[in-house]
Amino acid sequence: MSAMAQPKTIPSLADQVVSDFVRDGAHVFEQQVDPAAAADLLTQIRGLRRFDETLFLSEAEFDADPQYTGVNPKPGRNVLERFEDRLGFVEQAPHIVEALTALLGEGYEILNKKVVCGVPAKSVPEWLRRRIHGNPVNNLGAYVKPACRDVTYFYGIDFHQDLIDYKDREADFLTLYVYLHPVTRADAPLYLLEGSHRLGGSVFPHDLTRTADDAWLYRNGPHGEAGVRQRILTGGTGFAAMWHACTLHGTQPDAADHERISLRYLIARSAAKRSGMDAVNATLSGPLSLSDTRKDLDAAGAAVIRQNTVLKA
Ligand SMILES: O=C(O)CCC(=O)C(=O)O
Repeated sequence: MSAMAQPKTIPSLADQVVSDFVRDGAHVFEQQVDPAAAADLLTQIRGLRRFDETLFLSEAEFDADPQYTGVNPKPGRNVLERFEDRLGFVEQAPHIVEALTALLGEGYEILNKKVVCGVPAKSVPEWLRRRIHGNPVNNLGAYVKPACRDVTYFYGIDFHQDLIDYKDREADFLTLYVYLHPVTRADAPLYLLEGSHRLGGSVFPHDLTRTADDAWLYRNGPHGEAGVRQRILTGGTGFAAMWHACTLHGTQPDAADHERISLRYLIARSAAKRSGMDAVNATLSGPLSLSDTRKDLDAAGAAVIRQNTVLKA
């Protein structure tokens, strides 16, 4: 056989995932997770409550005792705890397991899993929209009734790294994100900045200048700058993607007339094992961990910086 006729070798999913993480800091799965199981879980979740204005405290109730921290799902208050036996379509899907094992090694650990809801404008009370306008992180947990804090609610979140919640922890984990219904441009899709992980950990909010419709110049102080491409993750039921803890991503407020509901997992490498993530992290030019991850909040956790870059995307 002549050299020209050599058949092309198709990389395994494991190799593809590691090379995508090295280049882009993310991998978008071609194969969705079981759409029927995703739709079924969605029906169960939607059956629990209305995802509308009834989620929220009144302004007077909120002002009587503002709580900005401890308002996300936690053990004992996490809607997914009641659906543990329905999550195999994600957690045991062979292609998901293969990809996670390639990056994190055998015995990887789920650090956190939860339902994330993008709340549409029509469901956010007017007083609240007024108060949060322009904030970079519109996690609405502070404003929802305590009994509903078993889900995380967003009205958009500016470009950030998931390292933001892990001071002093090495970026040894990734985020796996699954859509439970079709997500279009109007349904608060994730905006990923491909290649942004290469500058390592960076304090929020980030230094981003738009250079084209789908491109940004990203600077991380002494750790350099990079031109990064914006990818908007639209997809059908069961769409799955994962990204590095230093990959910038965000969402705009949900512009549809209904909520967007997804699953979000944080999954870490097993201790003391080398894995694809070592190869990825060896290519980063910036820090792998940060002692301070953000400077947008006051001591109580209220926003003091009002700027939001993803709104300009
Ligand atoms: O689901 C969203 O709207 C934002 C999710 C996200 O970026 C996160 O949880 O880190």
